Amino acid sequence: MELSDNLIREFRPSKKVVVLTGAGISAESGIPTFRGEDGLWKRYRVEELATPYAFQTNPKLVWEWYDWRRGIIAEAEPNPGHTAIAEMEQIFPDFFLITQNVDGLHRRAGNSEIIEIHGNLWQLRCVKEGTVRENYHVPLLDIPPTCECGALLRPHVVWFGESLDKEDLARSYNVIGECDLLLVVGTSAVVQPVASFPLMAKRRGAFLVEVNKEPTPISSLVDESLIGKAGEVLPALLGLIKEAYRGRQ
Ligand code: BJW
Repeated sequence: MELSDNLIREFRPSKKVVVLTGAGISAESGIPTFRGEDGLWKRYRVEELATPYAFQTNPKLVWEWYDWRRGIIAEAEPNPGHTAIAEMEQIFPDFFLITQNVDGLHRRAGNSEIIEIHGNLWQLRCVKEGTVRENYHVPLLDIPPTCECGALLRPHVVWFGESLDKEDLARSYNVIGECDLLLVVGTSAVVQPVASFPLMAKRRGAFLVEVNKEPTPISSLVDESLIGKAGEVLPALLGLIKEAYRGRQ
């Protein structure tokens, strides 16, 4: 893969950098993506598993699916793509990560300036009280799990047809609206409202870089489309950034 000097110049540490990730960043950790040949939506029906209606109709089925996914994620480790993004947070004083992933691997890799905009699969929310608690049992002790108040607990994630957390969304719009550089990694860029973030950044005048194993709907919008696996492209990119700016901030 050719990473040009011009591209590396865009990664000056003085820039405000935002990274936006999707399921593709965790694919090399063994976590299935949603779309594409091996994606979850090829094998499962989204309406039966990832909507409020599905949970109302069959909470047990929904929880069995999430319990299965939690089992896969519990066995997974952050990969070199996650690690490279964690190192970027150390290099760029003005850095922010927005992830659509619910697996928690970015935090495990070391990122702290992060919004998990579709929630986190290790958090459970009471459908009655709205209270959120962490739960790392794999498998879950009871399916469906319940709150002390007797009501059902649900995964603290954002399903189709649900609004994203207002504060997370406002903060995301802020950082996107101020960034100089947006690095979009491993997302099919079809799920709104996150899919519109690259266009917002472009309108603001930011430089856009995409890393994906195949072209996506935003490939024609971005300034550089790097086709390859995130776990290979990101460490290579990071290596060149470190070499170019060693000792300089
Ligand atoms: C690699 C790789 C490697 C692989 N290296 N790359 C406007 C117009 C039309 C519709 C809507 C609209 N506004 C809202 C909607 C409805 C809906 C929507 O967007 N639908 C579209 C699909 C048409 N949006 C919503 O409902 C959202 N809510 C909302 O907007 O509220 C207001 C509202 C509601 C209703 C109507 C109007 C307004 C909520 C969206 C919630 C998404 N939830 C999920 C599940 C989360 C919980 C869970 O995990 O179970 O979030 S769905 C799923 O998709 C998950 C992901 O975060 C999200 C995005 O997927 P992602 O990450 O892009 O993964 P993939 O699989 O799609 O792509 C992987 C990519 O990686 C691919 O490109 C590969 O090539 C690549 N790749 N290996 C690099 N090694």
